[in-house]
Amino acid sequence: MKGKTLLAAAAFALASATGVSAQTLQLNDLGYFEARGTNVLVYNNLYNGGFYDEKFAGLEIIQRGERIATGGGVRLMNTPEQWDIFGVVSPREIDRAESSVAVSLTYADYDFAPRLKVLPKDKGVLVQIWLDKPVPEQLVGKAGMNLEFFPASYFGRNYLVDNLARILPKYPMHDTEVHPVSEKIPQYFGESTFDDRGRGDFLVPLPLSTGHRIVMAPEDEALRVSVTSDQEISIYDGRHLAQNGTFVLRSLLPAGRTGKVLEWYLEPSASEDWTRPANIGFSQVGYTPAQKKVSVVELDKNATPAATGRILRVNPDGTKTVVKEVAAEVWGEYHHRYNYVRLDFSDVREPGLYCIDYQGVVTNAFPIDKEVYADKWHPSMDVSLVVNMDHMEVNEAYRIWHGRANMDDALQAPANVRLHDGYFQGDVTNTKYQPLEHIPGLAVGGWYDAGDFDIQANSVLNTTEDLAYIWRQFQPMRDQTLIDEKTQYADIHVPDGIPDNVQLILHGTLNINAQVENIGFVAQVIGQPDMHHYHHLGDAMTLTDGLVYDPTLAPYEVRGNRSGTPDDRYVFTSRFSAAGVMQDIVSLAAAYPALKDYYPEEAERSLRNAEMLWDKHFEAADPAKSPMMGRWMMGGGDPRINAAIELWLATGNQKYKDFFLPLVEKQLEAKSEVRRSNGPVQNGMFMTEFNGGPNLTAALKLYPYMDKKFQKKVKELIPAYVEVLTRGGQDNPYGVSIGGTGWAGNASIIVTAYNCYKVWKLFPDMIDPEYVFNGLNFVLGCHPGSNVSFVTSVGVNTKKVAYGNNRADYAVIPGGIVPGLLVKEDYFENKDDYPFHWGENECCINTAPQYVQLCLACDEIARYLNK
Ligand SMILES: [Ca+2]
Ligand SMILES: [Ca+2]
Ligand SMILES: [Ca+2]
Repeated sequence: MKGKTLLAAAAFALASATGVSAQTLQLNDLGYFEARGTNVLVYNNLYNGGFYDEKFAGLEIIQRGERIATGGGVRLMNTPEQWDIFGVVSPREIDRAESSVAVSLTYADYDFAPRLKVLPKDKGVLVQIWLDKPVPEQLVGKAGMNLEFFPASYFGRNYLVDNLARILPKYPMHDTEVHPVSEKIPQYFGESTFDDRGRGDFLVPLPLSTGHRIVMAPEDEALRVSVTSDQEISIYDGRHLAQNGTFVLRSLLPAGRTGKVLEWYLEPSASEDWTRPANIGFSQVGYTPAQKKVSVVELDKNATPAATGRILRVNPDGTKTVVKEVAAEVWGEYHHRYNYVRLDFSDVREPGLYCIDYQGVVTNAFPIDKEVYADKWHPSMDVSLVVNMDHMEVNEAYRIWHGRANMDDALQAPANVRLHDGYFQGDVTNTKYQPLEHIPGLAVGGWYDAGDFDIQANSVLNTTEDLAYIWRQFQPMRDQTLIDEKTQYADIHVPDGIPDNVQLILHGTLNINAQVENIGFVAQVIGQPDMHHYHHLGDAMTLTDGLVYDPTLAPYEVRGNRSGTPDDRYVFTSRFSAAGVMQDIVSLAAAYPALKDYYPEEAERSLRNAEMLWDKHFEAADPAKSPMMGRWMMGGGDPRINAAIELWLATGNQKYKDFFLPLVEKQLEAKSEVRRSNGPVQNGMFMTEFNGGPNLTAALKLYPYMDKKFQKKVKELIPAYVEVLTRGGQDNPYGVSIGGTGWAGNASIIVTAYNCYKVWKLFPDMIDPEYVFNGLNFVLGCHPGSNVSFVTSVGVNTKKVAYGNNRADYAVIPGGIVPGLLVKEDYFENKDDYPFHWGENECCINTAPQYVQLCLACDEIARYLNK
């Protein structure tokens, strides 16, 4: 938060540095151990429970600004996986007198509650485990103190174990054993991540090395961490079990003892003179000449900000010319860890290639050119939205991204089954199908929701809806993809005569219509039946055998087009609500105008189904009668309003207008209506918040079609609406609302910026169009933490890894938008060498069309400003 001046911050740092303690690490105000260049956190971050072990809790080490170790605490296996149980953490006990932090970690099922205590000593900390009672018999040989290190941080480094030198392996290549599953500590909900083909085994990685002192990366100051103990310490490689596994240092707790049963001396690597290099934020696609250009620089608190920065022009012969000296505007501290300055170089307008030079850092080069936004949406439309297509073979030049997947879709989920993404099938199916009965017609259309392989209702519905809005607003005629739904084949970079935007809308409606006609509504999710299939990585076609499940056959037995292998996806249907069906109507009706010239039959089918659903569910969807449920909350107010608007736009039928108009007019009267959403609703689904301001979503959509009286009323509300859209950016130097403790906020930033465009489009004098650019600039590199572009393959310096379904290859699917910066204790994180943090790096499909919209909007505004 802004407030503390640079001077005060510097004075504080000085006071800490001259403290009286002989120990290097000091317990700071936030309750973690701090020395210059290194931090040891003790459960400052917690397991949030939603997806179990997110590699974001426990004893953690941040060194030279990077979080290199996590998950420190008492665990029950050598290399815990995401679904392995962890102890319930007590509130942290901070003892200022002895400078210690302690927590207890309770495993209630085992009546086991070890206490972890950390306190400074010499150049490091003591990590102690205290027990009131001896380790329970079942946990002897299992309970141990673990600390995990992110493998990619350590690629190309070594370790010492006592006096032996070893290479930290780039790829898991050590030994494992199988043990009888009766010895296994059950995972949460009895999950099993291991397909043992009925052998009754589970997998146990063996130690790479064992000794009394292990030093990680002794040769690298930034990564060096040493752990010493009287008891044996082993190092394991968790990637034998799971690609997101880590290097684990571990000591077993001794049997039969109480009191202090284990002590580690953990010595990270402090540095008295380390200063983090300036992080110069700017848009990695560059800027158009006429727009504002403001770089935000993130500075170490120990750095004295330079008074000026320089804008360098890169000449054809490689030399650089200083074109402008920019005065640094000091913004101050934000989110505790860093200070910020801003460099405004808006008046550099001449097209060319430029770098920013500040505080001894020179950025990569970037263009100033009036075309910079023209093509930045292409990878999302051409690649991301195509590679994530379900039920298709997707080709690109010599490469097949994946084969035709899930051709055995899908089985009616049995009652009371829990799915790994938080879905639950209750005891009512709401369909005519028996549990495990094959529901026909579903092997068509739709997208993988994100880094997994399920079709989530909100993904397929919102992606289709937003693609339809792109067509309505911009009508992009781009055709660079062959999409053949008859043979279920897509070929990237191959034109086929039909705009890709329209074909992608078709791909959405094919799935939505199939669900409506065969299930009755769009199911909450069509997802994997078990954990082994859920954590699948690689070609989606290999996820199932493509043959419909037949329970009369034995597992792995095949007869004709049926098999006894229960791999078919489940359709989760118990969370049906009439209100939820209104979103099905919105997507189908919005698709109609785009489809009707190119695919008239599918257009008519979509409209017919939308009207059928309206007639059937209109009464029950009355908010007075229908419970608040999941996704329709996002519509706010009466869920039928948006459905009626889209049906009216598609048909012109007065009955729809008669329904929505009084309700929308009522919204305009309620000037401070509170429209609520709960932040992340499902994976990456965010909505702009409208707390205490007018909700003009429906009114702005209708504006062009309404009379003067309606328009006047809307216009009166615009200033208050603009205030709502822009106030989230007022507390930080970036001018956008940075949020997201469990799932980062890029999607919300993109939607908010696009809402600013919608205002500008109708009322260009009532909003500064820079708000639109600002959201995109943030996503493309002008943000804390680093200046990488969060859109994969877009910009100069772009994400090297993302949580797509190719994450095991440390790769990206181009055009995906990662969630971005997670907000943790006093830092932001978006790792670019570890693709497995979904909240930072998982590209959700529904963000792709939202990003495309924003790019097209920026391109339109840029053309207006630069003409
Ligand atoms: Ca999912
Ligand atoms: Ca095409
Ligand atoms: Ca199958």
